[in-house]
Amino acid sequence: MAKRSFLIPGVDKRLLIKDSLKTMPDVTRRRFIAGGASLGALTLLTGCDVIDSSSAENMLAQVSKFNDAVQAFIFNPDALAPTFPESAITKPFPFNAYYDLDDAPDVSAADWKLEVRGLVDNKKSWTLDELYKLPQVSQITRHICVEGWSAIGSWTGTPLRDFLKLIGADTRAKYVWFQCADKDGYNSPLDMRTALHPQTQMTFKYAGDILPRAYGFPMKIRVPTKLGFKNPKYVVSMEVTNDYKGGYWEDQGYNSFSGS
Ligand SMILES: Nc1nc2c(c(=O)[nH]1)N[C@H]1C(S)=C(S)[C@@H](COP(=O)(O)O)O[C@H]1N2
Ligand SMILES: [Mo]
Repeated sequence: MAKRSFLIPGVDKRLLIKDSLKTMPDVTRRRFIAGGASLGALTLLTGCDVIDSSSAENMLAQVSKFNDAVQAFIFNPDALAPTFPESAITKPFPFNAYYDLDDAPDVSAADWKLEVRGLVDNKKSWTLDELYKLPQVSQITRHICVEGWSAIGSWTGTPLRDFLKLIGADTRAKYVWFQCADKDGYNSPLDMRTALHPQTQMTFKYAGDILPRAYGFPMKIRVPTKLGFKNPKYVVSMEVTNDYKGGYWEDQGYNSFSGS
């Protein structure tokens, strides 16, 4: 018998995905499968958070109504992720990593520098003070984790595309690859198209305050068009490259395109 997965009480994740696939238009289904066919991706596309069997039913109803907006999002990597009012923010916002909060990197602001490598004109490292001087914008967007939860948060920082322009990055390169300060390493490649997406952000603040340790101090990359694992925290370096260098979860089978 096939293995069942009951991460959410009363909801068989595998069956939910299977049922969703049945109701999807053909081309959407193909794209959805190519993108990893995860519950997270369904959450991203339907806007429904599955926490019990009735919200699972609701998600299925949404999939059967898949409309032009969903089509646009699934086929257009430049489509914008939905934004929300302040009243929708999830409090407290969850912490998540492959370890407990006590083991999260405790980065010293004075010693930290963002290293820039690869296909860029200017490979200078950036101190936090220098980065804080760059123009910043805010977004209230939904973070969706493949493990089956989502939460809405408020993030402030510099659009990554502005920074890439500033350092003279070769935007014809395929990836921007991020490395993090986690004790056993964490990294993730981002396709250039998504790196240049207007909502992709070098994030320095959460809810208007300096990014707390839990959420990636001093800098995380916020990518609201991708699943949570493609939002690296505690970033220490970025490399503009044509080589696919893999990533922490990508190497364990999660689709690198995960998201849109
Ligand atoms: N450096 C680092 N970044 C990471 C992770 C991690 O373990 N280490 N986990 C990822 C996953 S799976 C999720 S869901 C989000 C969680 O972010 P949060 O703690 O701000 O909710 O961070 C992502 N970025
Ligand atoms: Mo996640």
